[in-house]
Amino acid sequence: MKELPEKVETEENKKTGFFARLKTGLSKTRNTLAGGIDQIVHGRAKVDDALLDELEEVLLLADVGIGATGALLDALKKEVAAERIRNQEDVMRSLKAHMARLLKEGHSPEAEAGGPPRVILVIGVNGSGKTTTIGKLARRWKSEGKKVLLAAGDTFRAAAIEQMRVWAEREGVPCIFQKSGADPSAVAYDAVQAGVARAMDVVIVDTAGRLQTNQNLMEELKKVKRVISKVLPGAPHETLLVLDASIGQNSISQARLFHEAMGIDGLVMTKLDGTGKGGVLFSITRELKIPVRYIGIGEKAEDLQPFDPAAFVEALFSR
Ligand SMILES: Nc1nc2c(ncn2[C@@H]2O[C@H](COP(=O)(O)OP(=O)(O)OP(=O)(O)O)[C@@H](O)[C@H]2O)c(=O)[nH]1
Ligand SMILES: [Mg+2]
Repeated sequence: MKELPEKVETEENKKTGFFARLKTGLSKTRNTLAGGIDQIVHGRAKVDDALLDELEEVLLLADVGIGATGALLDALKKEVAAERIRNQEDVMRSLKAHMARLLKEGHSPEAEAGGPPRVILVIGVNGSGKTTTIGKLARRWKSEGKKVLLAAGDTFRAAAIEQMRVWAEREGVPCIFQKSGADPSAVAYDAVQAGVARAMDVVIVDTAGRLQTNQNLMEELKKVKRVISKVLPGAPHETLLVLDASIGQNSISQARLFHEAMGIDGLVMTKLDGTGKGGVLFSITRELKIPVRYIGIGEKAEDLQPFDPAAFVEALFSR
C-alpha cells in the first residue's frame, strides 16, 4: 500500500492557510469593494469622469471614507494623465498599489518591547470584541511559547468574569479575577503584581465596555492605567483599542475620543468577517495615524491575524 505523504506545516503552507483564512474572512468586503470596482471597470474602454464618479461611489459604499477615497482617485487621475493607464487591468493594478501604499503609511508591526511582563490594556465600547480578542491573543502568544496571564478586569457585566475564565481555561493560561462588582483597578493591580511574581511574559487586562462619551467611566479607565503604572513603571506597555468594523466610519470618532482620553498605542479591528465595511481600515489609517495591530475575522480562537497591509489588499482583490 502506498504511504500517504506526511502533512507538514511548512512556512509555505502556513502562509497559504493564513491567506486562505484572510480571504474567507474578508469576503463581504471583497464583494462590495473589489466586486464593485470590477463591475464598473469591466468592459470600459477609458477612464473618464463618469467612471471615476462610479468608482467614488463604490469606495464610499465600502466605507473607505471621503478623505481616503479622494486620495485614491487623485492618484489614479495622475496616472491617467501620465498615460500609464491603458486598460482595465491597469486601473485595478493602480488602485491596488495605491490602496496598499495608503495602508502601509500608517503601519508599524507590533511593538514587542516592554516588560517583562509586557502589560497590555484592552479597552473599547460594549460588545466590540475585547474579551474575545484577549482570548485569541492568549492562544497566539502561548503558542509562541510565551507565559501569558489574563486579568478579568470587567467586573461590571454579570457574565464577564466567567467569560474570561472560560477563555483562560480553554487556552491553558492563568487568570486573575475578583468578585463581580470589585474595583477594576484592584484586579489590574493584582494581575500585574502576579505577573511580576510569577515571571510572566505577558499580562493582558480586560476592561468593561464603555462609551467614549461617558466621563465617569473614562476616568475609571484612567485610574486602571495609573494603578498599573504604579505596580510596574512603564506599564501598560500597550493600550489596545478594540473597534467593531461593522460600525464603519463611526469608528473614527470613537477612536479619536478614546485616544484623547487614554492615549491609544494600537487598534484591533474585529468582526471584519461580518461586514462589507472593511474599507474603513483605509480611512482609519489615514485619519488617525494609530497603527492597526490585529484584525478579527471570526469568533474562533484562530480568527485573529496580525494586520498585514499587503496581504489585506491582495486578499480583497484575489478571486
Ligand atoms: N464574527 C465575529 N464575531 C466576533 C469577532 N470578535 C468578537 N466577536 C463576537 O462579538 C461578540 C462580543 O464579543 P466580546 O468579546 O464579548 O466583546 P466585548 O467587547 O468583550 O463585550 P463587553 O465586555 O460586553 O463590552 C461575541 O459574540 C464574539 O464572539 C470577530 O472578529 N468576528
Ligand atoms: Mg468583554
